[in-house]
Amino acid sequence: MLIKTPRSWELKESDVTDEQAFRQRRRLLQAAAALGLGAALPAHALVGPQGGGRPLPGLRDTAYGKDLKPTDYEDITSYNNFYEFGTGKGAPARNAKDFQTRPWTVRVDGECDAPGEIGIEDILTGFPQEERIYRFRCVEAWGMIVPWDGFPLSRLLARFKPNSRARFVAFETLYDPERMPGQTRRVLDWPYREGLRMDEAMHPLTLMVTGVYGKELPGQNGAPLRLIVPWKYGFKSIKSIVRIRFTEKMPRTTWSDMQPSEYGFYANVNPKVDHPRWSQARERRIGEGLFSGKHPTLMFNGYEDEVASLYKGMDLRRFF
Ligand SMILES: Nc1nc2c(c(=O)[nH]1)N[C@H]1C(S)=C(S)[C@@H](COP(=O)(O)O)O[C@H]1N2
Ligand SMILES: [Mo]
Repeated sequence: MLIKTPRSWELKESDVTDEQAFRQRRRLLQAAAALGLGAALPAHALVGPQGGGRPLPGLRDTAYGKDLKPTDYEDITSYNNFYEFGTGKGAPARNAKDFQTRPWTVRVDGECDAPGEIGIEDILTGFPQEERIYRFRCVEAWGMIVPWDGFPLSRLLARFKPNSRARFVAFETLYDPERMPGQTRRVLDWPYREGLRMDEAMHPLTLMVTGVYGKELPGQNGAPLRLIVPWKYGFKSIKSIVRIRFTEKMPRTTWSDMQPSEYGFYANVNPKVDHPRWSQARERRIGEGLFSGKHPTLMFNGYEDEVASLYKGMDLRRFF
């Protein structure tokens, strides 16, 4: 991300109407009602063409990226974006070295029947971690192949019982300038915020990440808990999460608030839709050296088969 001068700190709710999701949800609810499932089905079972939180069949073998050479641990943990610890790519590694992540609780509330808090220890012991190699691409045209450790976000969300009004999920990073020195400067409207549509959040490829390369997540990569949405640009992958909220309306998100012409709510990796200031058609692979050439960017970051159906009928130039 480049630092931009924010125009205003006001709440700017996107005027993007989410008709596609709304219609799809209504169809599913109607289908469920026709089957007499109605109230018996939890809300999260009704949210996507994949059938909600159920795992995709054969996911382990189809996840794009496992045949690629992973980026070195050293590069993954030293070239970062994490403005809470400074705006340079090397700053987070230096400044998050001693970041204290215990105790740590995540509050989950909003449109759900069982709001509450969950501690990081319960998250680590209560949800089996599944190591997989996922591709990661930043909007600034750099990419990495990262073996993230985590578990599907849908499992965590289900515990708090989202209700039928929950159409989006909003996330917030910790706000604590004493522990996050970058927050003493107003480069962003803290805390960092992100959001997903409910069906995106419930997709089995959307991960709560707690580690990388089989090790606990280092501070600079978003300890102790971050999001990874492998078919979206890096800024959707919010770090050091303390708050999750189910909402009816599309939530504010840090970068689309700040620069709505450049960063949309969806942020799906798409080689055909350029950022206004640079092309997204090719990417530099971190760790390969400056002279190794660029790689073509793949639609949905290589996960087209798994996620394209979520956006069927949407104009991805308009909903970028
Ligand atoms: N809280 C918070 N989360 C954040 C950011 C940030 O500045 N603060 N930067 C985002 C951006 S722009 C990118 S590209 C990725 C970088 O993740 P990485 O450092 O693990 O590669 O984190 C995202 N999550
Ligand atoms: Mo980014």
